[in-house]
Amino acid sequence: MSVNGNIVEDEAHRLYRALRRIRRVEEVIAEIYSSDKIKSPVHLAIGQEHVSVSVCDCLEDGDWVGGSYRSHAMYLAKGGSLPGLMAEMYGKDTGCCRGKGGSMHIIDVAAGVMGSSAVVGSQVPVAAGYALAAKRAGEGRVVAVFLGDGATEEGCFYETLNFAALHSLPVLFVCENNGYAIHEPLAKRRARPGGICAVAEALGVPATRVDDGDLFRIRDAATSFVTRMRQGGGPALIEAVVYRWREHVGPNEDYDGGYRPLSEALPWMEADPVARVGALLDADVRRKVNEEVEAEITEAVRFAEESPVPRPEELYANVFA
Ligand SMILES: Cc1ncc(C[n+]2csc(CCOP(=O)(O)OP(=O)(O)O)c2C)c(N)n1
Ligand SMILES: [Mg+2]
Repeated sequence: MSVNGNIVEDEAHRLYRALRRIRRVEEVIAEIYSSDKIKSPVHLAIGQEHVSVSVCDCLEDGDWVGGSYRSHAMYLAKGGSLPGLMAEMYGKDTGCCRGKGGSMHIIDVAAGVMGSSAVVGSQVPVAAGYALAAKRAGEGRVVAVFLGDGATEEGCFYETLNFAALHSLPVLFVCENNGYAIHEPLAKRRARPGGICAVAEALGVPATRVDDGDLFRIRDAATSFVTRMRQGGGPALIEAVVYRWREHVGPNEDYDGGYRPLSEALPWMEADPVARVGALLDADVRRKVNEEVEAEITEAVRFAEESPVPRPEELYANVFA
């Protein structure tokens, strides 16, 4: 049944579940945070979840994703284990990195989550390496790498786009442009704040900007780029303009911090993609999804709380240098 132009009901159902699940996982993480049970810093993607959900909706099991320290959404959207994420937040032995990575370093190899990194931009060249391996394997696999607007100012971003274009690598660069690198707005960092796509194009990487937070427009762009890559086409970049609702790091809001007003956030909150996609469903269907999501999260928190911490003799295991 068509509920919104091309969007059919089971699609809306699938996308809403993914969005709602990520939103609630991060809200629950924020609620737990004040208890000090979560030892890791947390960079929440609340308000930006739809970018990961839309891009990962075009990916398949054998594809890879990588991202920054703000990667809970990417990890969950690609199918990373929720109990594994929650236990990792608690530093437990059952965490996706055995409690050694925390929120900023999350990996699920079985789900195609190659990892996330706290070093701004460092995931970008690593993704190109995965894409080179994927190209050589010749199985039509692609890599999507998520990065912030600040990461586009790192030297490795330019080097990687040039290399990826030159070698026609199947890598989709997904820039989540939330307008800030910590507290510094784009206009104070770039002579041409709107120039991220132009930079990519100049390096030989086709680029599309989606400036209104529309999940379906992002997904359409990702679908056409990924389809082309599977057939041997080279890299592409999507710049998704988004807004970060919470503080840069930590569970709170920071509109009294002096660097951005709440009035700037309100239009984004009114256009909340989670609510917009949810509105495509019948109220009863939406309620059922919400209940299932809450039950899954409650179980993941229980798992994390009851899991053991790593044994002291594990301290140097898997440490390579
Ligand atoms: C190489 C490097 N330089 C500086 C930092 C400090 N730092 C951490 S987050 C951040 C801002 C990055 O902003 P952006 O890429 O836009 O991502 P967002 O936090 O907005 O998602 C900076 C400068 C770092 N972690 N790594
Ligand atoms: Mg940013």
